[in-house]
Amino acid sequence: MDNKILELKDEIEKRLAKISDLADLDNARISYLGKKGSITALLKGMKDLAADQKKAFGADVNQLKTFAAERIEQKNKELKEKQIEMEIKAMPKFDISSPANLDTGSYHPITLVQRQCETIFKSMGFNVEDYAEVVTDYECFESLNIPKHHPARDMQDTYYLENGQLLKSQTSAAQNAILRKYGPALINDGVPIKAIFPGRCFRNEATDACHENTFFQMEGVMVDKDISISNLIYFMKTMLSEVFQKDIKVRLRPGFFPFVEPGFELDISCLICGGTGCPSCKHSGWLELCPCGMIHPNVLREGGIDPDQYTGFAFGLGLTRLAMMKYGIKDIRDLNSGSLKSLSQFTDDE
Ligand code: FA5
Repeated sequence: MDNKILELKDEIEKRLAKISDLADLDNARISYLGKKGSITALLKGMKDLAADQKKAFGADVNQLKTFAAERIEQKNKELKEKQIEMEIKAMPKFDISSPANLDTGSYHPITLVQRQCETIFKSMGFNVEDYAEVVTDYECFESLNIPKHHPARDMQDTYYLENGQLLKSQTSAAQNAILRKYGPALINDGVPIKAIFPGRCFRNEATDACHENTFFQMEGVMVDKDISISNLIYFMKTMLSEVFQKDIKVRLRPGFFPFVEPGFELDISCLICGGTGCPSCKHSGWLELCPCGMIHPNVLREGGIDPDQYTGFAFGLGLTRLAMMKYGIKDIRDLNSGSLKSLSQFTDDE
């Protein structure tokens, strides 16, 4: 290869190695490959060569031209990548494209009371369980001592699905599964069953200020040796005083539910009207909040627990109504309204 070509190749290598910005690289490209560039000049000079030298020289210069073009392209890519890296490093560490005054949202009042109740019951040793919204007839009724065609089914106008399953009309639907899950630890190791299971319930209700067709309950069960109504009342009182942080007037009256015996209705004095009567409490001054009772022996037996050895209580707290009372929401329908203006004003700290 001609010396001039070898020297030029060497020069190109050395010059490109030193270049650190795109403008210098472009100057180098022009100086070798431009119209007046040194490689172009070599090609032009070929016309003065003897015929026998032209072929070999031409091939060598073209090889040099390809070499220069490739190296310049490679360097160009490297410099651009470096430039992007530097720009990324120099960028502020937050997303400048996100809107200012970002509204981070808020928890729904029902979520707030649900979490509060979970915290209270967890602190008293209860496990928190989740359960399906679509359940079987066995789970929602039969395992709860409500056989087919029992009139107690009329108390809950239930949505049945075409496949025979149904939308859970009460969180009690999880009772059997909970007894079966925790029963072995009770029987074998003497660990009491203590669980709560909040969930959404569905009933074909005519809605009014205190009834919705979709609402939340929180079920609770405790089973051990010698559990009595006193234990039930203690846990109900503790829960209410913790949620409201003040004394609340309550009343306990007999209530019928086939899965408890005896059964009670636990009502609280309406906090919207102070007990004088309003649409939120159907003008009675009292709001049905938390039916409860001692678990019926048939239900314990169906859950694999011997009712001669163990007793327990269960309650079905109306979480949606609890949220109404806690936050002074007069109409239950506001809670499903999707109105951010009314729903976003509540916080954990209240
Ligand atoms: C039951 O659902 C029983 N499973 C509760 C129970 C559990 C009793 C364990 C005994 C032992 P009831 O249908 O009364 O009971 O509903 C319980 C609570 O859910 C009511 O007191 C009320 O606070 C709430 N609730 C019931 N229906 C609605 C509704 N349509 N809208 C809003 N809240 C409701």
